[in-house]
Amino acid sequence: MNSLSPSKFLSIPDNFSNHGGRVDHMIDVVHWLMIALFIGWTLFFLYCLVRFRQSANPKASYHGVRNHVSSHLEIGIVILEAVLLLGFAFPLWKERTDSWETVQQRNPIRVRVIGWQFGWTYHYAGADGKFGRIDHRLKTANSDPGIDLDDPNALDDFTTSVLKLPKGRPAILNIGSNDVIHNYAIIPMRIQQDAIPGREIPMWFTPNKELETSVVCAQLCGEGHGNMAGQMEVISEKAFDSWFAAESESALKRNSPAEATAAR
Ligand SMILES: [Cu+2]
Repeated sequence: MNSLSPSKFLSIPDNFSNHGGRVDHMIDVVHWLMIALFIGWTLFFLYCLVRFRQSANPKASYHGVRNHVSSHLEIGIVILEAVLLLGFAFPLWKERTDSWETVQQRNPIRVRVIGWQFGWTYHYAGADGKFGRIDHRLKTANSDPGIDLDDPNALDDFTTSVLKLPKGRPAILNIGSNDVIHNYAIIPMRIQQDAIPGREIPMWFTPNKELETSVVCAQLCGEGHGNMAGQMEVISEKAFDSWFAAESESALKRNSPAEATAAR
């Protein structure tokens, strides 16, 4: 039965996030509904071709339908769809996804994601868990997040060009852009978000298997748009913690004023 699901025979890559199975289920339901509608409307179309063929209706009807059945039907459909949307779709979606409040309580890893023409830069807060101040005047390149090293919180911050996340821990990615509108999309995680200059918009998910995959830009953003595929790795929590600690420590060494003075 599973291989009969539209989300499978449409060749969507396997899911690697906690919530992704529910997205696939929704894709399945929507596609089965569309298939049913397609068959229904095709049959109706064929019926009309036969029923209103010229040979059986030599004289045109100049008044058409005289009753109000169709307007009543349309009003009924509007009401039905409003009930479906407000009564079922919104509450179901709320229940099925982790809310912003619950994800805060589950030790999330936070990463700033900066889109630029044409690539992605990741900014980690380092061991102190606090992102340094951002000053856009400090940027030396379009890919530069502009971290202000005068802020003590910034000293252990580090940036990468590959997104690394621990398995089984919620990830909150703050999506932003240094230039135009991009869209940060991780298909195996079933999540994406527009990257809008001047804003940081959080998106969150929990990777539940280790993998190496690519992220893509899903918003046509210029001539290099097609090259905006980046790399992403989900690794064990242990491997992540040691990588994170090492990166944070070397950033601290590089940036701390004492070291800098000693080197002079
Ligand atoms: Cu882009």
